[in-house]
Amino acid sequence: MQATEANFDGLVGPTHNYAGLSFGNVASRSNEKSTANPKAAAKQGLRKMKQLADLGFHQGVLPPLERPSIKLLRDVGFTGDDATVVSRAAREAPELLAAASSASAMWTANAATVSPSADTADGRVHFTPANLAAKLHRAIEHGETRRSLAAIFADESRFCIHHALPGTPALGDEGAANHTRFAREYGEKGVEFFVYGKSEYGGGPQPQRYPARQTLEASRAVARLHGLADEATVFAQQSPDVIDAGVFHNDVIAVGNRTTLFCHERAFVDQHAVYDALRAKLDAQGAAFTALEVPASEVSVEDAVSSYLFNSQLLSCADGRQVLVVPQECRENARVAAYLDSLGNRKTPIDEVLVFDLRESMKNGGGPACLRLRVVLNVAERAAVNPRVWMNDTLFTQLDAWIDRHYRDRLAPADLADPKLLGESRAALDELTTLLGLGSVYDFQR
Ligand code: SUG
Repeated sequence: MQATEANFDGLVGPTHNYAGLSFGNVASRSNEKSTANPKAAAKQGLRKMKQLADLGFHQGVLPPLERPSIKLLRDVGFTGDDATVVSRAAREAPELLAAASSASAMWTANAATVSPSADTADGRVHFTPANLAAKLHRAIEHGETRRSLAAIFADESRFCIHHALPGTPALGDEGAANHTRFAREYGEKGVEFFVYGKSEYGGGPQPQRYPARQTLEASRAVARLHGLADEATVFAQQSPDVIDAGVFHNDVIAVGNRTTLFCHERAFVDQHAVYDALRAKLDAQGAAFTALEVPASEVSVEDAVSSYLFNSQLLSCADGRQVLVVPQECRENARVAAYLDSLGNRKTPIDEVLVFDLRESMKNGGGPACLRLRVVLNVAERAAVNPRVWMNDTLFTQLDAWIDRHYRDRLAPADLADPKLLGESRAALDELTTLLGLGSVYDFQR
């Protein structure tokens, strides 16, 4: 079998909560301080993985990170044993404890940018963990993420895992959420599409209300690290207006797969020039580009942000049909539902729509596409992946029972002060490393 796209979803961690940490992400801010259900969150994500695996897609699991991060709390000066560190932070700097406790690594679209071996100069699959420099709770992810990736994609003759770019605003990098790869067939040379929010040194328009998290300079650096040829890359700027409307990552307004780009008409600066550039570079590779653009008259940017229509997964089935995986919020918005219903009567590259309940993650601004990292793998590369992370009946049953054993069904902001949460979380992760065959990836295991 030829190359396929595998999706690696982040397993929601035991400290999933709503702390309002992401200014510019409307859902995160509007659900601040509500009570989360980590058990339900983990099960919602797990069910998506299982159902997609059952449909024949290659589906992998990425582990949560150790949270609360005692390392962060020690780095900012809290001392004593681990329980004391947590209780001091809870008393003196609850906002830092919240950042240290976020389960945000579940959104693995931000774990890294991935370039398939067909595109890279050295013929390896390249990963650059995202520095996520825009937000403290996310900027502490990349070191641990890199370790997890190295435990799963360990064969250095096939996989190259870079270090994150320096974590500074000029090089803000949010990973695959701002990156899409187009190709006629997954295993053929493709065109990698990098979308940035602003240029640090190049001038140009910038959002006024909310931060642009990704810079052009970061996108170019990742392309260079991965050894991508000029004819295989397109760089485009996200419309600053949509960032100001809550589109904090491009995957909130656009998704691509193979030769299709599904996006809102307001997604990019100079949108038609973006299509032309993609079309020209794909043409040169014998692939016919299609943009399926949704007009604001049918779905407004606000509808897109509240429903996450474009934070969908566009997946190719073995028979070539494309399915769109959307969150159930799309059915609850009348205009978005009408748009999706109309797909059957129009000639579009989307053949079927699958709806998932991902409510717990959605309340923090994370839809189906945020929860997954796409990794195109050929047969030999797929065989080199740590086999224990592939979703199947056995792993599903094990993880479902593991969630039941370890997860709370209620986590309010005040519960982050509970020093028992650390022990519970570590016990869960310790067992998980055995289930997934990861070895001792966590600091507390070393
Ligand atoms: O970085 N939310 C995440 C959501 C990430 C979504 N990912 C993609 N679009 N690919 C973020 O803003 C909220 C956490 C809190 O408020 O508790 C948060 O981090």
